Amino acid sequence: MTHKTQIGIIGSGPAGLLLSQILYVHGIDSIILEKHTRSYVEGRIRAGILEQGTVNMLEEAQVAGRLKKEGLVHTGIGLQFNNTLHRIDLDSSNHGHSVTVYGQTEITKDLMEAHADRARDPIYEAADVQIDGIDSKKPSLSYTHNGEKHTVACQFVVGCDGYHGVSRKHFPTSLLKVYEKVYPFGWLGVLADVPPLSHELIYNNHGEGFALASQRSETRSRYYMQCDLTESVDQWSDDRFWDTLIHRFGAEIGNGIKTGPSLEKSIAPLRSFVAEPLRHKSLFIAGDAAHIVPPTGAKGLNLAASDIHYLSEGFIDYYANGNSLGLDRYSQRALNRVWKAIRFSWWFTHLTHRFPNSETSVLDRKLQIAELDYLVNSEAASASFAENYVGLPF
Ligand code: FAS
Ligand code: PHB
Repeated sequence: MTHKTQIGIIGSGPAGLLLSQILYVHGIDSIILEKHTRSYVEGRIRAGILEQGTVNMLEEAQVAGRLKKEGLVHTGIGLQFNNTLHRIDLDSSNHGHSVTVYGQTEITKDLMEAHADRARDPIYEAADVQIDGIDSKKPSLSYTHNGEKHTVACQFVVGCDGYHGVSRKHFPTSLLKVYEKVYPFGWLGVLADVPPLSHELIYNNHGEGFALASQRSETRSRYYMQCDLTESVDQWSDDRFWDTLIHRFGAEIGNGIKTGPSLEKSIAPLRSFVAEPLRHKSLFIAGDAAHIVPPTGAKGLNLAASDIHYLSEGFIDYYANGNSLGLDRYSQRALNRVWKAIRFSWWFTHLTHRFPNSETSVLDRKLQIAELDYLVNSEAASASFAENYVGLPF
Protein backbone atom coordinates (compact mmCIF):
# COMPACT_ATOMS: atom_id res chain seq x y z
CA MET A 1 0.00 0.00 0.00
CA THR A 2 1.34 3.48 -0.81
CA HIS A 3 0.79 6.51 1.43
CA LYS A 4 1.56 10.08 0.32
CA THR A 5 2.75 12.97 2.51
CA GLN A 6 5.08 15.98 2.46
CA ILE A 7 7.48 14.94 5.24
CA GLY A 8 8.32 11.33 6.14
CA ILE A 9 9.56 11.09 9.76
CA ILE A 10 11.30 8.07 11.30
CA GLY A 11 10.84 7.77 15.08
CA SER A 12 8.10 8.84 17.49
CA GLY A 13 10.25 10.05 20.37
CA PRO A 14 10.09 13.73 21.41
CA ALA A 15 11.89 14.94 18.24
CA GLY A 16 9.61 13.14 15.76
CA LEU A 17 6.38 13.86 17.61
CA LEU A 18 7.22 17.55 18.18
CA LEU A 19 8.26 18.08 14.54
CA SER A 20 5.09 16.44 13.23
CA GLN A 21 2.87 18.47 15.56
CA ILE A 22 4.48 21.83 14.75
CA LEU A 23 4.29 21.09 11.00
CA TYR A 24 0.60 20.21 11.41
CA VAL A 25 -0.10 23.49 13.22
CA HIS A 26 1.45 25.23 10.18
CA GLY A 27 -0.58 23.20 7.66
CA ILE A 28 2.21 20.81 6.60
CA ASP A 29 1.45 17.08 6.42
CA SER A 30 3.76 14.34 7.75
CA ILE A 31 3.74 10.63 8.59
CA ILE A 32 5.74 9.12 11.48
CA LEU A 33 7.04 5.54 11.30
CA GLU A 34 7.87 4.02 14.70
CA LYS A 35 9.34 0.55 15.18
CA HIS A 36 8.02 0.02 18.72
CA THR A 37 4.48 -0.06 20.11
CA ARG A 38 2.82 3.08 21.48
CA SER A 39 2.90 1.70 25.04
CA TYR A 40 6.65 0.92 24.76
CA VAL A 41 7.45 4.48 23.64
CA GLU A 42 5.11 5.98 26.27
CA GLY A 43 6.66 3.83 29.00
CA ARG A 44 10.26 4.99 28.55
CA ILE A 45 11.38 6.96 31.63
CA ARG A 46 13.97 9.55 30.58
CA ALA A 47 14.45 13.29 30.86
CA GLY A 48 12.79 15.61 33.31
CA ILE A 49 14.11 19.18 32.95
CA LEU A 50 12.80 21.57 30.28
CA GLU A 51 14.54 24.78 29.19
CA GLN A 52 12.31 27.80 28.53
CA GLY A 53 12.92 27.37 24.78
CA THR A 54 11.47 23.86 24.95
CA VAL A 55 8.42 25.12 26.88
CA ASN A 56 7.94 27.77 24.16
CA MET A 57 8.14 25.07 21.45
CA LEU A 58 5.46 22.99 23.22
CA GLU A 59 3.26 26.10 23.42
CA GLU A 60 3.79 26.71 19.67
CA ALA A 61 2.78 23.07 19.11
CA GLN A 62 -0.41 23.77 21.13
CA VAL A 63 0.30 20.89 23.57
CA ALA A 64 1.40 22.85 26.67
CA GLY A 65 -1.94 22.89 28.57
CA ARG A 66 -1.07 20.19 31.16
CA LEU A 67 2.58 21.32 31.29
CA LYS A 68 1.50 24.85 32.34
CA LYS A 69 -0.72 23.33 35.06
CA GLU A 70 1.53 20.55 36.37
CA GLY A 71 5.08 21.64 35.47
CA LEU A 72 7.21 22.80 38.45
CA VAL A 73 9.16 26.02 37.74
CA HIS A 74 12.61 26.10 39.38
CA THR A 75 14.82 29.22 39.66
CA GLY A 76 17.74 27.55 41.41
CA ILE A 77 19.65 24.29 41.82
CA GLY A 78 21.64 22.78 44.71
CA LEU A 79 25.30 21.84 44.35
CA GLN A 80 26.78 19.68 47.13
CA PHE A 81 30.45 18.88 47.69
CA ASN A 82 32.60 18.33 50.78
CA ASN A 83 29.32 17.58 52.59
CA THR A 84 28.18 21.21 52.16
CA LEU A 85 25.12 22.23 50.15
CA HIS A 86 25.31 25.43 48.07
CA ARG A 87 22.62 27.03 45.89
CA ILE A 88 23.11 28.45 42.41
CA ASP A 89 20.51 31.10 41.53
CA LEU A 90 19.39 30.50 37.92
CA ASP A 91 17.86 33.99 37.78
CA SER A 92 20.45 36.23 39.47
CA SER A 93 19.85 38.84 36.74
CA ASN A 94 16.10 38.81 37.54
CA HIS A 95 15.22 38.31 33.90
CA GLY A 96 12.76 35.53 34.80
CA HIS A 97 15.16 32.72 33.85
CA SER A 98 14.07 29.26 35.04
CA VAL A 99 13.76 25.58 34.12
CA THR A 100 10.56 23.51 34.36
CA VAL A 101 10.35 20.02 35.85
CA TYR A 102 8.04 17.94 33.66
CA GLY A 103 8.84 14.35 32.66
CA GLN A 104 9.64 13.41 29.05
CA THR A 105 7.03 10.68 29.50
CA GLU A 106 4.38 13.38 30.02
CA ILE A 107 5.54 15.31 26.94
CA THR A 108 5.31 12.11 24.89
CA LYS A 109 1.76 11.48 26.20
CA ASP A 110 0.67 15.08 25.43
CA LEU A 111 2.09 14.91 21.88
CA MET A 112 0.60 11.44 21.22
CA GLU A 113 -2.81 12.69 22.37
CA ALA A 114 -2.59 15.64 19.97
CA HIS A 115 -1.81 13.23 17.11
CA ALA A 116 -4.73 10.95 18.05
CA ASP A 117 -7.08 13.97 18.13
CA ARG A 118 -6.30 14.66 14.47
CA ALA A 119 -6.43 10.98 13.49
CA ARG A 120 -2.79 11.13 12.49
CA ASP A 121 -1.29 8.55 14.87
CA PRO A 122 2.28 7.49 14.19
CA ILE A 123 2.42 4.13 12.42
CA TYR A 124 3.62 1.91 15.28
CA GLU A 125 5.39 -1.43 14.89
CA ALA A 126 6.67 -0.29 11.47
CA ALA A 127 9.35 -2.92 10.88
CA ASP A 128 12.41 -2.76 8.62
CA VAL A 129 12.12 0.91 7.66
CA GLN A 130 14.15 1.68 4.55
CA ILE A 131 14.91 5.07 2.97
CA ASP A 132 15.09 5.35 -0.82
CA GLY A 133 15.61 8.09 -3.41
CA ILE A 134 17.11 10.81 -1.19
CA ASP A 135 19.17 11.93 -4.22
CA SER A 136 15.92 12.57 -6.12
CA LYS A 137 13.11 15.04 -5.51
CA LYS A 138 10.87 12.08 -4.68
CA PRO A 139 12.35 10.20 -1.75
CA SER A 140 10.32 7.42 -0.16
CA LEU A 141 10.18 5.27 2.95
CA SER A 142 9.25 1.60 2.92
CA TYR A 143 8.32 -0.57 5.89
CA THR A 144 6.54 -3.77 6.84
CA HIS A 145 3.44 -3.75 9.08
CA ASN A 146 1.58 -6.91 10.04
CA GLY A 147 3.51 -8.73 7.34
CA GLU A 148 2.40 -6.29 4.61
CA LYS A 149 4.89 -4.06 2.74
CA HIS A 150 4.06 -0.32 2.60
CA THR A 151 5.58 2.71 0.92
CA VAL A 152 5.45 6.38 1.98
CA ALA A 153 6.00 8.77 -0.94
CA CYS A 154 7.22 12.14 0.39
CA GLN A 155 9.29 15.25 -0.47
CA PHE A 156 11.67 15.16 2.51
CA VAL A 157 12.73 12.55 5.10
CA VAL A 158 13.65 13.42 8.70
CA GLY A 159 15.49 10.85 10.83
CA CYS A 160 14.32 11.32 14.42
CA ASP A 161 15.25 7.71 15.15
CA GLY A 162 17.72 8.16 18.00
CA TYR A 163 21.32 7.04 18.42
CA HIS A 164 20.66 3.48 17.21
CA GLY A 165 18.41 4.47 14.30
CA VAL A 166 18.82 3.82 10.56
CA SER A 167 18.82 7.35 9.11
CA ARG A 168 22.46 8.24 9.84
CA LYS A 169 23.52 5.15 7.88
CA HIS A 170 22.17 6.81 4.70
CA PHE A 171 24.83 9.52 4.83
CA PRO A 172 27.81 8.73 2.57
CA THR A 173 30.88 7.83 4.66
CA SER A 174 32.76 10.43 2.60
CA LEU A 175 30.39 13.12 3.95
CA LEU A 176 29.53 12.07 7.52
CA LYS A 177 31.95 12.99 10.34
CA VAL A 178 31.27 11.65 13.85
CA TYR A 179 32.82 12.82 17.12
CA GLU A 180 32.40 10.52 20.14
CA LYS A 181 33.59 10.21 23.74
CA VAL A 182 32.39 7.36 26.00
CA TYR A 183 32.56 8.00 29.77
CA PRO A 184 33.96 5.28 32.07
CA PHE A 185 30.77 5.06 34.15
CA GLY A 186 26.98 4.97 33.86
CA TRP A 187 23.95 6.47 35.65
CA LEU A 188 21.74 4.20 37.74
CA GLY A 189 18.31 5.87 37.80
CA VAL A 190 15.34 5.16 40.10
CA LEU A 191 11.78 6.52 39.93
CA ALA A 192 9.75 6.24 43.17
CA ASP A 193 6.50 7.61 44.55
CA VAL A 194 8.14 9.35 47.49
CA PRO A 195 8.31 13.11 48.20
CA PRO A 196 11.47 14.73 46.77
CA LEU A 197 14.48 15.40 49.01
CA SER A 198 14.32 19.14 48.32
CA HIS A 199 12.11 21.66 46.47
CA GLU A 200 15.00 22.09 43.98
CA LEU A 201 17.39 19.60 42.32
CA ILE A 202 20.63 18.74 44.13
CA TYR A 203 23.74 17.71 42.15
CA ASN A 204 26.25 16.03 44.44
CA ASN A 205 29.98 15.43 43.89
CA HIS A 206 30.86 12.76 46.48
CA GLY A 207 34.29 11.12 46.75
CA GLU A 208 32.75 7.74 45.90
CA GLY A 209 30.72 9.04 42.97
CA PHE A 210 28.11 11.45 41.64
CA ALA A 211 24.51 11.53 42.88
CA LEU A 212 21.50 13.59 41.78
CA ALA A 213 18.22 14.25 43.59
CA SER A 214 15.56 15.20 41.05
CA GLN A 215 11.77 14.98 40.92
CA ARG A 216 8.67 14.63 38.74
CA SER A 217 6.09 16.18 41.13
CA GLU A 218 5.65 16.91 44.83
CA THR A 219 4.97 13.20 45.41
CA ARG A 220 7.25 11.52 42.86
CA SER A 221 11.07 11.54 42.96
CA ARG A 222 13.75 10.72 40.40
CA TYR A 223 17.23 9.84 41.73
CA TYR A 224 20.45 9.02 39.88
CA MET A 225 23.81 7.69 41.03
CA GLN A 226 27.07 7.19 39.18
CA CYS A 227 27.77 3.45 38.85
CA ASP A 228 30.36 1.21 37.17
CA LEU A 229 29.59 0.11 33.63
CA THR A 230 30.30 -3.47 34.69
CA GLU A 231 27.26 -3.44 36.99
CA SER A 232 23.74 -4.50 36.05
CA VAL A 233 20.42 -3.38 37.49
CA ASP A 234 19.77 -6.70 39.22
CA GLN A 235 22.88 -6.10 41.37
CA TRP A 236 21.08 -3.08 42.80
CA SER A 237 18.30 -4.01 45.20
CA ASP A 238 16.15 -1.09 46.37
CA ASP A 239 17.81 -1.35 49.81
CA ARG A 240 21.33 -1.16 48.33
CA PHE A 241 20.27 1.79 46.17
CA TRP A 242 18.74 3.81 49.05
CA ASP A 243 21.61 3.01 51.47
CA THR A 244 24.23 4.11 48.94
CA LEU A 245 22.27 7.24 47.98
CA ILE A 246 21.85 8.32 51.63
CA HIS A 247 25.55 7.66 52.21
CA ARG A 248 26.55 9.86 49.25
CA PHE A 249 24.32 12.75 50.38
CA GLY A 250 25.75 12.42 53.91
CA ALA A 251 23.92 12.19 57.25
CA GLU A 252 22.79 15.83 57.47
CA ILE A 253 21.17 15.96 54.01
CA GLY A 254 20.79 12.25 53.20
CA ASN A 255 18.63 11.58 56.26
CA GLY A 256 15.99 13.76 54.60
CA ILE A 257 15.61 11.22 51.77
CA LYS A 258 12.23 9.43 51.86
CA THR A 259 12.68 5.87 50.59
CA GLY A 260 10.15 3.50 48.99
CA PRO A 261 9.72 0.80 46.31
CA SER A 262 11.22 1.68 42.92
CA LEU A 263 8.71 2.07 40.07
CA GLU A 264 11.52 1.99 37.50
CA LYS A 265 15.25 1.24 37.77
CA SER A 266 17.71 1.42 34.86
CA ILE A 267 21.36 2.02 34.02
CA ALA A 268 22.18 4.41 31.14
CA PRO A 269 25.66 4.66 29.60
CA LEU A 270 27.08 8.18 29.19
CA ARG A 271 28.55 9.48 25.98
CA SER A 272 29.17 12.71 24.08
CA PHE A 273 28.41 12.24 20.39
CA VAL A 274 27.90 14.55 17.42
CA ALA A 275 27.32 13.67 13.75
CA GLU A 276 28.02 16.29 11.07
CA PRO A 277 26.38 17.46 8.86
CA LEU A 278 22.68 17.08 9.76
CA ARG A 279 21.53 17.04 6.15
CA HIS A 280 22.25 14.99 3.03
CA LYS A 281 20.14 16.08 0.04
CA SER A 282 16.44 15.42 1.01
CA LEU A 283 17.37 13.62 4.27
CA PHE A 284 17.69 15.49 7.60
CA ILE A 285 18.55 14.13 11.07
CA ALA A 286 17.50 15.65 14.41
CA GLY A 287 17.62 14.86 18.15
CA ASP A 288 19.51 11.83 19.42
CA ALA A 289 19.96 10.62 15.81
CA ALA A 290 22.36 13.58 15.48
CA HIS A 291 23.86 14.03 18.95
CA ILE A 292 24.04 12.56 22.44
CA VAL A 293 25.06 14.36 25.65
CA PRO A 294 25.73 12.95 29.13
CA PRO A 295 22.49 13.79 31.06
CA THR A 296 24.43 15.80 33.68
CA GLY A 297 23.48 19.10 32.05
CA ALA A 298 19.86 18.00 31.33
CA LYS A 299 20.38 18.90 27.64
CA GLY A 300 19.39 15.79 25.62
CA LEU A 301 15.70 16.42 25.25
CA ASN A 302 16.20 20.19 25.05
CA LEU A 303 18.64 19.88 22.12
CA ALA A 304 16.04 17.77 20.29
CA ALA A 305 13.63 20.70 20.77
CA SER A 306 16.08 23.31 19.40
CA ASP A 307 16.87 21.11 16.38
CA ILE A 308 13.13 20.97 15.69
CA HIS A 309 12.88 24.75 16.11
CA TYR A 310 15.43 25.35 13.34
CA LEU A 311 14.18 22.54 11.07
CA SER A 312 10.46 23.39 11.35
CA GLU A 313 11.27 27.06 10.62
CA GLY A 314 13.00 25.90 7.44
CA PHE A 315 10.07 23.73 6.31
CA ILE A 316 7.49 26.44 7.11
CA ASP A 317 9.41 29.02 5.02
CA TYR A 318 9.90 26.51 2.20
CA TYR A 319 6.22 25.57 1.90
CA ALA A 320 4.87 29.08 2.56
CA ASN A 321 7.30 31.09 0.40
CA GLY A 322 9.28 28.59 -1.70
CA ASN A 323 12.40 29.77 0.16
CA SER A 324 14.86 26.95 0.96
CA LEU A 325 17.37 29.13 2.88
CA GLY A 326 16.17 27.86 6.28
CA LEU A 327 16.57 24.23 5.17
CA ASP A 328 19.98 24.95 3.65
CA ARG A 329 21.14 26.60 6.92
CA TYR A 330 19.52 24.07 9.30
CA SER A 331 22.62 21.96 9.88
CA GLN A 332 24.93 24.89 10.70
CA ARG A 333 22.38 26.71 12.88
CA ALA A 334 21.53 23.56 14.87
CA LEU A 335 25.16 22.45 15.26
CA ASN A 336 26.23 25.90 16.54
CA ARG A 337 23.89 25.42 19.51
CA VAL A 338 24.56 21.65 19.84
CA TRP A 339 28.31 22.08 20.31
CA LYS A 340 27.82 24.66 23.10
CA ALA A 341 25.55 22.19 24.94
CA ILE A 342 28.01 19.33 24.29
CA ARG A 343 30.72 21.46 25.89
CA PHE A 344 28.62 22.41 28.91
CA SER A 345 27.49 18.79 29.52
CA TRP A 346 31.07 17.51 29.17
CA TRP A 347 32.40 20.21 31.54
CA PHE A 348 29.66 19.64 34.19
CA THR A 349 30.19 15.84 34.01
CA HIS A 350 33.93 16.30 34.56
CA LEU A 351 33.23 18.62 37.51
CA THR A 352 30.86 16.29 39.36
CA HIS A 353 31.88 12.67 38.70
CA ARG A 354 34.66 10.46 40.05
CA PHE A 355 36.91 9.39 37.18
CA PRO A 356 38.31 5.99 38.13
CA ASN A 357 41.92 4.91 37.49
CA SER A 358 43.15 8.36 36.44
CA GLU A 359 46.85 8.49 37.29
CA THR A 360 46.46 11.86 38.94
CA SER A 361 43.08 11.08 40.59
CA VAL A 362 44.12 12.79 43.87
CA LEU A 363 45.15 15.89 41.95
CA ASP A 364 42.00 15.69 39.76
CA ARG A 365 39.83 15.66 42.89
CA LYS A 366 41.64 18.68 44.36
CA LEU A 367 41.11 20.53 41.08
CA GLN A 368 37.39 19.55 41.03
CA ILE A 369 36.87 20.90 44.56
CA ALA A 370 38.76 24.09 43.75
CA GLU A 371 36.59 24.68 40.66
CA LEU A 372 33.35 23.89 42.54
CA ASP A 373 34.41 26.26 45.33
CA TYR A 374 35.11 28.97 42.75
CA LEU A 375 31.80 28.27 40.96
CA VAL A 376 29.60 28.72 44.05
CA ASN A 377 31.53 31.76 45.38
CA SER A 378 31.94 33.76 42.15
CA GLU A 379 28.97 35.75 40.86
CA ALA A 380 30.44 35.66 37.35
CA ALA A 381 31.01 31.89 37.40
CA SER A 382 27.53 31.20 38.81
CA ALA A 383 25.92 33.50 36.24
CA SER A 384 27.76 31.70 33.43
CA PHE A 385 26.64 28.32 34.80
CA ALA A 386 23.05 29.56 35.07
CA GLU A 387 23.07 30.92 31.50
CA ASN A 388 24.06 27.48 30.18
CA TYR A 389 21.80 25.47 32.49
CA VAL A 390 18.57 27.40 31.67
CA GLY A 391 19.49 27.08 27.97
CA LEU A 392 21.32 29.36 25.53
CA PRO A 393 19.03 31.28 23.14
CA PHE A 394 17.85 29.47 19.98
P1 FAS B 1 14.50 8.97 21.06
O1 FAS B 1 15.61 7.97 21.19
O2 FAS B 1 13.72 9.39 22.26
O3 FAS B 1 13.41 8.46 20.00
C1 FAS B 1 13.82 7.78 18.83
C2 FAS B 1 12.64 6.93 18.39
O4 FAS B 1 12.97 6.34 17.13
C3 FAS B 1 12.37 5.77 19.36
O5 FAS B 1 10.99 5.76 19.71
C4 FAS B 1 12.79 4.54 18.57
O6 FAS B 1 11.98 3.41 18.89
C5 FAS B 1 12.56 4.98 17.14
N1 FAS B 1 13.38 4.24 16.17
C6 FAS B 1 14.71 3.94 16.26
N2 FAS B 1 15.10 3.26 15.17
C7 FAS B 1 14.00 3.12 14.36
C8 FAS B 1 13.77 2.48 13.11
N3 FAS B 1 14.76 1.86 12.47
N4 FAS B 1 12.52 2.53 12.59
C9 FAS B 1 11.52 3.19 13.25
N5 FAS B 1 11.67 3.79 14.45
C10 FAS B 1 12.91 3.76 15.00
N6 FAS B 1 17.97 13.50 28.48
C11 FAS B 1 17.88 14.41 29.49
O7 FAS B 1 17.81 15.62 29.21
N7 FAS B 1 17.86 13.99 30.81
C12 FAS B 1 17.89 12.65 31.15
O8 FAS B 1 17.87 12.29 32.32
C13 FAS B 1 17.97 11.68 30.14
N8 FAS B 1 17.99 10.34 30.44
C14 FAS B 1 18.09 9.42 29.42
C15 FAS B 1 18.13 8.02 29.68
C16 FAS B 1 18.25 7.09 28.63
C17 FAS B 1 18.29 5.60 28.93
C18 FAS B 1 18.35 7.54 27.30
C19 FAS B 1 18.52 6.54 26.15
C20 FAS B 1 18.31 8.91 27.02
C21 FAS B 1 18.17 9.86 28.08
N9 FAS B 1 18.12 11.24 27.84
C22 FAS B 1 18.02 12.16 28.81
C23 FAS B 1 18.16 11.73 26.52
C24 FAS B 1 16.76 11.59 25.95
O9 FAS B 1 15.84 12.28 26.76
C25 FAS B 1 16.85 12.06 24.53
O10 FAS B 1 17.56 13.29 24.43
C26 FAS B 1 15.51 12.19 23.89
O11 FAS B 1 14.80 10.99 24.05
C27 FAS B 1 15.77 12.52 22.42
O12 FAS B 1 14.60 12.32 21.73
P2 FAS B 1 14.63 11.74 20.22
O13 FAS B 1 15.68 12.43 19.46
O14 FAS B 1 13.21 11.79 19.79
O15 FAS B 1 15.17 10.23 20.35
C1 PHB C 1 15.78 14.09 35.54
O1 PHB C 1 14.99 14.53 36.40
O2 PHB C 1 15.52 13.10 34.82
C2 PHB C 1 17.11 14.80 35.33
C3 PHB C 1 17.32 16.02 35.96
C4 PHB C 1 18.54 16.67 35.77
C5 PHB C 1 19.51 16.07 34.95
C6 PHB C 1 19.27 14.84 34.32
C7 PHB C 1 18.06 14.20 34.51
O3 PHB C 1 20.70 16.70 34.77
